[in-house]
Amino acid sequence: MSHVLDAPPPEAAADWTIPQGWEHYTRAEHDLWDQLFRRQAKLLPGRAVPEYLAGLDVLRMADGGIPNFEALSERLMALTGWQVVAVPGLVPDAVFFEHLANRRFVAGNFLRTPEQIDYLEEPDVFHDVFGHVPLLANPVFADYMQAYGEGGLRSMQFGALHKLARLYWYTVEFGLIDTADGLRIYGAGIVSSKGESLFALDDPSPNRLGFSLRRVLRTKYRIDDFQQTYFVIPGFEALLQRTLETDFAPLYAELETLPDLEIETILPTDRVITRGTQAYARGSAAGA
Ligand code: HBI
Ligand code: FE
Repeated sequence: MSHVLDAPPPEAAADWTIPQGWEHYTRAEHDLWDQLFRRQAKLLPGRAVPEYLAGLDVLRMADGGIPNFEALSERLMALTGWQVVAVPGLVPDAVFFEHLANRRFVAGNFLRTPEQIDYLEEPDVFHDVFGHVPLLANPVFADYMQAYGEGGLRSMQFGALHKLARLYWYTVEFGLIDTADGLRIYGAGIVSSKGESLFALDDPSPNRLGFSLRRVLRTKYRIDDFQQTYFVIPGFEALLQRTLETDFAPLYAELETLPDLEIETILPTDRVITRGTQAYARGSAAGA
């Protein structure tokens, strides 16, 4: 599972933040970032939602090298009031939510090694900054992330964190969005991954289902491989409105009485965009 510590490590502040230490990155690390950046930047036009690509641009992420969080935060602050702060790795849920609720995005300051170029478990600076930060330049998505942080803090009072975490997973990390030009990716776990930015849109294996908040809160997820089901939102405005208008306390109470849904389940009430073959998931289960 995750490697969350109980208390901030000695070098961290009480809110778990640490200095980014930008001056300590090596030439090789900046080069690896550039390599990852170029690989994704080539794939993403026509695949990522335009708001994401606009964010990359307006935040000047193509300038080269691992971004300096101070310069990045200055641009972001002017656009949507968000900042990027460094943390040593996964932080406790309440700490994570508290930062989001205050429009601070926590990012790992370390970069994966060349051996981990395609996959690593912990969120590194490439996943966190390249994957998550561009959409924080979008005012609607920026509000959604804050609302999620506030909702996260409240969910803990109801013992419903594991349910709300599914909303984050199926939107912020692995969401698809419908646009006039077709389906696009916006989830950070997809846009920061070469393999999944192809798989999520093109592969016949996964289900692609219309987003429903209560449906997503019931649906399990996997953290170890490409997703078996993606949920498609109609737009960021609709996602934000749905989240703000929902009274989660009675919803959590109701969901207590209903079973969780397996990842690949398709319900009669689902809006099915793709009925996946699940061939990939079956293949990797057999190969494992
Ligand atoms: N910490 N640094 C970091 N990044 C995350 O994405 C993160 C975290 N702690 C908790 C957490 N995510 C999730 O458990 C919540 O979304 C539920
Ligand atoms: Fe992430």
